[in-house]
Amino acid sequence: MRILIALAAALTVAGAAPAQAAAPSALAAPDISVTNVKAHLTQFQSIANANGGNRAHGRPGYLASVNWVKSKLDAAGFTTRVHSFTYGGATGYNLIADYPGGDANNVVMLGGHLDSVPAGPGINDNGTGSASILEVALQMKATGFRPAKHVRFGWWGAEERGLIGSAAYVNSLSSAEKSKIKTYLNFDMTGSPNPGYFVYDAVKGEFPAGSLALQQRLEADFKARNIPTELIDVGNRSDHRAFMAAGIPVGGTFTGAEKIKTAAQAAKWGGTAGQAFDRCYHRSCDTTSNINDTALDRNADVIASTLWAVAA
Ligand code: DTR
Ligand code: ZN
Ligand code: ZN
Repeated sequence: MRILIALAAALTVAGAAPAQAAAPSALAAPDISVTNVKAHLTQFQSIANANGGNRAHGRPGYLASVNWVKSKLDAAGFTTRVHSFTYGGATGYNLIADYPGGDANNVVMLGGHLDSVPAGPGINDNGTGSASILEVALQMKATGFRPAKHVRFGWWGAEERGLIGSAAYVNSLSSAEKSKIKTYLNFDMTGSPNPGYFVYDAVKGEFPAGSLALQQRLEADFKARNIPTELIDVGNRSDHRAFMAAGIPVGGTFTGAEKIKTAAQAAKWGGTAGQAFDRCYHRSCDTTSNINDTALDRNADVIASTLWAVAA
């Protein structure tokens, strides 16, 4: 060890000061641990098992899901609040979590619905999106990420009843609060067992200005991982709709539901042609066994890399 110190001293004396470290590049997003994401899915499964087999709006398993996600975020230092609403004679709940810091007038929001259908535990639909954004949120804290923009997360209630919770949230905002949200990224089904890799089509979806850049960002992050993608016209089929209707730029990813994977898609992505992307969509078999780990992992990594890029 002494020799090294002497050598360093000699270099300094000789004016050959050690080269200055290169300026740090933009903070690289962390690789999201699929083990951690799956641990959250196991928790959702346990909650469903303990509450009649589901996590549906108006059922005990849904509020138990909200309380568990909230406990994880509170422990990590997020500012959380439960936003309640009523639908179908039952109280529904959205969980909103703000990461401290960043420009409050420039909010980047990520979301996914936390409810299942009554038929089952909803692990792919939408435990996957909920667990993935939860892990990304936890990794913001764990890595000490300090984004220039303010980052907010939403876990929506009663999506399966008609996108009710996300609409209730957006409608609860003043126009000033809405105008501060510059981006909404939606993640609903990101681990389908026979997966496709879809990015929301901003043009066909007639999304607000600014959405195309989000689509291209998501596409680029998949491309950087050598994962081919297809654009999908998601229509009004998930929680991006309320944000889109408010004129907020939106984007998202999706691994497929009841539709059938074609031979060309199987050649591109693997899996089984002629079979649904998720044969257990809205069924009791949508359990922790109904997940493709690679798709879950890849989407979680893209969620993180897109957040780090958009919120910087
Ligand atoms: N409506 C969602 C599933 C779903 C079906 N098509 C798309 C496209 C994009 C996102 C989600 C979906 C649900 O059942 O929760
Ligand atoms: Zn669904
Ligand atoms: Zn869903």
